[in-house]
Amino acid sequence: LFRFAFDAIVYLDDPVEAMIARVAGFGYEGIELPGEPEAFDMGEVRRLLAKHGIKASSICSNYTRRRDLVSADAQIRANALAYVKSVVRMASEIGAPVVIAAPTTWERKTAPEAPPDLEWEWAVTGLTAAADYAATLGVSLALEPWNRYETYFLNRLAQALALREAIGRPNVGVMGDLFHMSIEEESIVGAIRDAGRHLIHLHVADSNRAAPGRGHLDFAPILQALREIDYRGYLSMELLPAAADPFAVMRAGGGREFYDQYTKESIEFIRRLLEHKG
Ligand code: LER
Ligand code: MN
Repeated sequence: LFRFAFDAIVYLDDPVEAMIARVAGFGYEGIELPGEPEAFDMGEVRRLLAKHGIKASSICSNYTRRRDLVSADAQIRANALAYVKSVVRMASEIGAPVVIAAPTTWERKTAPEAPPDLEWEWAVTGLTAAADYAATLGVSLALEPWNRYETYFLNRLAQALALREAIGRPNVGVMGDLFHMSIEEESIVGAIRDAGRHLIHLHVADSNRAAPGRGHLDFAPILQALREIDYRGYLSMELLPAAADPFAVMRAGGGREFYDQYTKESIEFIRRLLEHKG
């Protein structure tokens, strides 16, 4: 019923074939790749995906201080739009149906630079232009809320739904990330139900962002809610070390369990739950 993907952002400096081979080897249908078009040779990625028999599920955009859709600096907003378009091209070249295009700002930017109404307008303008471009290439944009310690811009699915509505394009949907949701949502299951057919992608992790089964999230009702809304997107595992800067942990050589061990455990755990449910 559900298709599984694994977000390769945690495989820090792995060569692309190692990422793809690992994810395919543990039975995933898809792989999510970081939105760094310069870091990949798209022909090579296409060839490796075919060789290992998996698909590109999605691309995760990576905004920075130089590319931020809601910056007060018009040049930085323009850089961000050009960047999102380049990620959309990457997606179309490797056959990924979804680009994660929000919360539109870099990680851990926790305060706005301009009045909130104005930032909202910039986000709508930028994402609408990105969506119209993405539509010409058959790509959808997903709006992802993050927890309050990583962004001020979108924290809950209701806000992402309002932004989607303001953009008003059929190829824009929302997504959840169970780690962020367990911090911010009144009810994870309720938020999934309210998103309904607009939920086009999902990041899956346990409460502590480790492999499902290693925290205190109750996955059975979440899977049930996804069934109820007839969820058709991927369950994309996005796991990161338990630190304010998880990538610093990885760069220092930590988080080795996030490679083979957690990649294997995550899909096994969710598949086991689904089997027991029948
Ligand atoms: C990105 O999908 C996300 O959820 C961030 O918290 C991780 O960098
Ligand atoms: Mn996420």
